[in-house]
Amino acid sequence: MNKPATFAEWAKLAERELRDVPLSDLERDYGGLSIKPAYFAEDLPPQTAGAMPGAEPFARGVRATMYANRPWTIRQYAGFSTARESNAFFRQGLANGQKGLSVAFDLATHRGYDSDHPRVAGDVGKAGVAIDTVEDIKLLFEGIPLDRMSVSMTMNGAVIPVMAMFVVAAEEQGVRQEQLEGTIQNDILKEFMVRNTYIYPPEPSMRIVGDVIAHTARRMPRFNSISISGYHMHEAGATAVQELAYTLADGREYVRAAMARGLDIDAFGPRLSFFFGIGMNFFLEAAKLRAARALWSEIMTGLGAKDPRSRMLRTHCQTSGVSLTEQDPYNNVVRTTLEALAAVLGGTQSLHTNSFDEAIALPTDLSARIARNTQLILQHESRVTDVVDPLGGSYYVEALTAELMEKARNLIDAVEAEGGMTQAVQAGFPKLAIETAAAIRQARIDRGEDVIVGVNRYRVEDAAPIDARAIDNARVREEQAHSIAQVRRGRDEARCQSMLSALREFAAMDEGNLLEAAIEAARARATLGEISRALEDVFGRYSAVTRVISGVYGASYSDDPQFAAIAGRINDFTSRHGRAPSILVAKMGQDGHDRGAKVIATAFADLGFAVHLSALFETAPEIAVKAQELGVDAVGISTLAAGHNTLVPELFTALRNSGLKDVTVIVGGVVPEQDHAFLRQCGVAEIFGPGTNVLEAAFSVLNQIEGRLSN
Ligand code: 3CP
Repeated sequence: MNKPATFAEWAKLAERELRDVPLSDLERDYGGLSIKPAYFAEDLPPQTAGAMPGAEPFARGVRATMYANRPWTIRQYAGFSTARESNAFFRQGLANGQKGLSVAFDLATHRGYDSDHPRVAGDVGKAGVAIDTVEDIKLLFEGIPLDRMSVSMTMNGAVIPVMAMFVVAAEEQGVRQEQLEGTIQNDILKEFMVRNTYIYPPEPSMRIVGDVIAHTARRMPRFNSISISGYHMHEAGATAVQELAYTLADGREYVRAAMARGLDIDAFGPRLSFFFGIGMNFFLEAAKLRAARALWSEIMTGLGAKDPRSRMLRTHCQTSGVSLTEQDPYNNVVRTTLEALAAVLGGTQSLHTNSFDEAIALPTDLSARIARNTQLILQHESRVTDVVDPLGGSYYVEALTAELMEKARNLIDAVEAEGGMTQAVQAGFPKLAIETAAAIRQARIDRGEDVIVGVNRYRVEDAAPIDARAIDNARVREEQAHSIAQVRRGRDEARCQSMLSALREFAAMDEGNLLEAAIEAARARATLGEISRALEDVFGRYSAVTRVISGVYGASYSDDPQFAAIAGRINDFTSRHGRAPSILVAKMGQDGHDRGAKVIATAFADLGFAVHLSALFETAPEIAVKAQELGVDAVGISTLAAGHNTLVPELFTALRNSGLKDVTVIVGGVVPEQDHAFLRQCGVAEIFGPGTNVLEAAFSVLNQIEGRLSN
């Protein structure tokens, strides 16, 4: 037998090569999917034969010609500082090959605050562009014709004021709503699950989603009303099956919500769009997109969609931020290239490639150029665009696609059994499932089972720091405050207030379209914060309950000597002091990225620390009060949105004001090398970047605490 045709025949050949190693050693588990070391014709799912690109169920792509006719849109997500500076950055990108825009707003904007609000001092202009008024949006798109450029806006919580101001800015550029092309993220369910930039509670938030879908279906036929996002689940540590299932289940929930308000599914179905994260597991990620399309076609058919365009899952993809490492950062160029290729072979419509320095800071001009050129090289040099769906018919990829579909379908059914995604999100089970997957993954990395080059293997010890873009946050705040004041001075105050009252009434009466009312308010020059506040007056501001999962990290370490060593030291500490060493893991400002904080909290709790997790969106004085009430030994600040240089000094002042001088403060997250000296000067004891081994971090925190107590 020299031509194996089945797995069993091949296994005989393989066992001879493996000698003493069992064949089962070559099997892999991809978060609940079992992967064999080889695939054969017998693995091809029956539905694969005869599958065609551009035809249902669209596993092979939504277009018959795909990139052979038109390549995907190079759409780089960007925005920082002021509208004027972001506009210059956009124009430079467009002049150099980028094809669509994708706006990153700062966290103050996401959470519905104007830049002059005291709660957002550390966030203005940092992780995105600061937007307060229609004038800012006009500046953002100055010289960019909105009837010809498709604009995606990542906005969820403050979707009403942002869409309203976008419509008015376009109008004043001479572009009617009907002509606008683009996408609004408008995906609130995943905010409650993983991303945390919600403002109002789930139910009024779902009404807002519906109002945006209804308005765009009526008035903006070229605009995608939502970008249903798995990306943030991926980034929070979800497995591929979780990302697929929860995203599509969210999609189904939105469709039902829109239908419940009387909309015909085929009136809005063709303008629903999706967004997935693409990680390093190359074939799995390509198969994930194929599976997503086939499942969506199934789901939409089940919901009664007749128009094939309603059953077509069109998606944007972004290469994975969590796969980027702070250590040996040029490796990130290679990672991003592989991820981009997986997205392309998976058939994405639009793509963002990360810059190699994004685990450290905002992209520089150089890193942004390399990221953009990665896509240009794929489009122009690699020839991967010449043939439609080149992975079609691959035994492995087709089998993987089918298995992903089956596993995701089961999980979608489980959500359905809970009463759908709004219920599931309120009960919190998808969030916990994703956090559990993230803790398992972290433990695998810390134990070296998942190799990350430059992090847990092949480390470079003396790498020189790379340049990072710094934002002068105080200057941005000042400029924004000035322009808000100018807009307020120039407006007809009575008209503006009456539009805001009308908006409040619509919200309270549960009728009328909130976006339509907000467009009137934006025309009257109400600010983003004022429009958002009018809705908040009626809906309230949502505050999530934070929970720490336990046992997951510890279970992965049951037989590990290093784990046992630190757990032993904590035990000693506990016997000596009559209590466990305690830490408050805290987030400050509007930074809602809580994966890192959750993973640390879980792992530290499993090691024996007494762990307290702060609520999200706290101010420095609120954290200091909490630290005092709890009497903790340490405060661990998790920072991923660049607010640390403003917020950490504030924390030290607040701690001193509360009489707490002896608390150990550590900072973890994305902290550029050039900020380290400043933070240490403030009094920070340790700084842990991405890729830090959690056990090593626990050792140093314990050393710091013991050092202080013995002084
Ligand atoms: C495409 N077209 C074709 C072909 N391919 N026509 C003929 N032959 C082909 N082969 C047509 C399409 O039908 C369409 O026209 C037009 O070309 C544009 O193509 P598209 O595929 O619709 O592409 P695009 O306009 O770029 O839209 C892509 C989607 C959109 C649909 C995915 O929603 C989008 O751009 N999403 C981006 C979302 C995003 O940027 N998100 C950023 C998140 P018609 O329209 O006339 O049919 S950043 C979050 C980061 C993390 C964080 O949150 O903090």
